[in-house]
Amino acid sequence: PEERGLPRSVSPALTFEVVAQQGRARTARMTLPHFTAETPMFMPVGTQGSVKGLTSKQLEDLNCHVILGNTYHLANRPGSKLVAELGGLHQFINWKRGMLTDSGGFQMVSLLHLADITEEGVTFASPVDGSRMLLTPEHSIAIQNELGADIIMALDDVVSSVSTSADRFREATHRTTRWIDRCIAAHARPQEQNLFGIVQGGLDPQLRDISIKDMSERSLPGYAIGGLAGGEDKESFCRVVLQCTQPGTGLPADKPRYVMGIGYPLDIVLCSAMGADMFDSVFPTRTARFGAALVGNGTLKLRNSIYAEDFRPLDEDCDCLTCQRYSRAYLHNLVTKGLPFASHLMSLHNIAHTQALTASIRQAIKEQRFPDFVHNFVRVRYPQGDI
Ligand code: PRF
Ligand code: ZN
Repeated sequence: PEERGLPRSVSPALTFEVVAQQGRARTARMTLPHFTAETPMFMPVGTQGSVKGLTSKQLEDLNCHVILGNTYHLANRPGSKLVAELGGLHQFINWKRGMLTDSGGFQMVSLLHLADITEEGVTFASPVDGSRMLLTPEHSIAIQNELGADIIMALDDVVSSVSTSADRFREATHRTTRWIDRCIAAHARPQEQNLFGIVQGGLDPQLRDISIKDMSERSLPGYAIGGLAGGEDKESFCRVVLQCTQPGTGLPADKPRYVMGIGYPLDIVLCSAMGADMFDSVFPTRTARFGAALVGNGTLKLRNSIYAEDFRPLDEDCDCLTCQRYSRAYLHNLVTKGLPFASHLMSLHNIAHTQALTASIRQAIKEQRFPDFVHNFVRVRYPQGDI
């Protein structure tokens, strides 16, 4: 599609335009039905429709372009049919920007350990009443069509990237391809919603290649790299991402690439350097609930009594509400008492920190100084070279 210059692609409900590139790193404008987002971007996770502890207004003020909702949690209660009747998830939670829903299977398999995967779909015991439920590719897409997010994810066969047999990985890779075809056939709203395919294949380069090829052939509006962020070592992790972003043999350069489950600042920087565009994780909000604040040189564990009389903000350079109004001493007090307000203020800061990181990545790529940015990031965060 690109003649000369930068990659660009147009799908019925998504336009992806690379604005600047340096090495494999790129910054792009991604136009979705509800919002034009800038990449690389981080998408906070709101399992129950809202990001834990934050309002949609606050997420807007934090410069979040797309948030992530989970199919499965909403499908059960209140039910996707009801959400559809109320005008979709955007209306339901009053969020006017981009939204992405995950297909639901991964959450059952990896988080709840309740699932059993067969060719038909993912079977699990309902957390509501314990009854057996089957989530098929068709069912997942039907639910996501009802929720109405800008980007919907294929149901994939995810196995943990450590501790599983080679045969199981082979089966999962090919099954994910069979399921993408069932997802594409079931997708009833391709003009309004973008179905992304997910590359699987564990840490095996041959399986990853098969999956990259299978997905690319389907000409979807975007692609995800799945099966990572499950405890594999950094080198294996980087090898897989690099393979998926390899010019010519990786995923198409003119389509968005989403690494699923990534939220540590270092991983966001690394994946951006490797040519990935989108990330999501519960990390900033989860770690906030444990009393840890993300700052330039690591994390502050606010439980620690060294903060009891520290009247500085969490981060002098942060312009979030928490840093503008409250001190470490005050937050230490809230955190040690286990007050919900502590989680709220800490989540706000941690999302602001993560959004500021992606904004500075975009800026550095635009100004063609991304390598310097990476060096500086590593030097500040890992002064002992203990990366
Ligand atoms: N697949 C889906 N959702 C995910 C992942 C995946 O592989 C990951 C990474 N393991 C996070 N969320 N559908
Ligand atoms: Zn802050």
